[in-house]
Amino acid sequence: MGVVNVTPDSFSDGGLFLDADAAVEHGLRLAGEGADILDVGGESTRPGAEPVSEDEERRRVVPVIERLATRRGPRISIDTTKVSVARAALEAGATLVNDVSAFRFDPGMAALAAETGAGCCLMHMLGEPRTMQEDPRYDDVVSEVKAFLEERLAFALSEGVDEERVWLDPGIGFGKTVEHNLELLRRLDEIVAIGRPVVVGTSRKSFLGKLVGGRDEGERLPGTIATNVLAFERGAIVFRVHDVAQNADALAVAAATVSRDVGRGA
Ligand code: PMM
Repeated sequence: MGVVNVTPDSFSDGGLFLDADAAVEHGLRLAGEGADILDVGGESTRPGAEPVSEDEERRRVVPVIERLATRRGPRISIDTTKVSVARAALEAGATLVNDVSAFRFDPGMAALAAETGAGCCLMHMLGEPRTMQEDPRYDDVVSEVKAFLEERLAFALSEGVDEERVWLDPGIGFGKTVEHNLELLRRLDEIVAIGRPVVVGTSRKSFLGKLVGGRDEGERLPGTIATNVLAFERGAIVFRVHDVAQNADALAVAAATVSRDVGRGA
């Protein structure tokens, strides 16, 4: 799953247009590098990020999705917590809703997924992006994340979502310390045991920089690959990454080594 973030400078319409072009170009490049899915997002979920209005978020993502969604290209996923943005994205050609709130911020999202038959990725986050990194605490991070995902899966099914269309994600970096992230990766098999496909998003995240003495975002690819290979070995099948070519190569080698397919288009 290649990341296509559309977060243009909102002060200028000209900038918006240029950034939509740049986002499409970037998406096409990631598709050429072997992404099976392009995850398009118009609102930053970084720690401390301020929310974006629905209109603005729709304005950012819809033109990009319209141009990236082609029959022969990768599936398009919409990274949003808002039902109106998800609906517009699905109408524009997306087929997967990646909701980092796992249908908590906008419960109508479950009904939308049920009605449209879209796939959905339900992710664990402690609280909300603005405050999630303020002293996160768990008694046992893995069992708490697992219980949360099971509860959210049950909610989705109770709203009529087809179980076969649900993916789960432990939410690396979303209300977690370095140690919490490592524990989740170490014991990822416990999340895989829920029985739905598991997505992991470690790409370029800050804990990878901290573990090697403080590397900037652009220098975290080796750490990203290390975590993805270990997550693959523990049963994850979708890897949300910024650097598709390098991660795809690493995962192809890992898959060949353990004789398991990378799970194309899972
Ligand atoms: N991480 C980010 C955004 N969306 N979605 C899922 N399912 N899993 C993630 O780990 C995830 C996500 C934040 O990363 P970015 O700011 O680099 O896009």
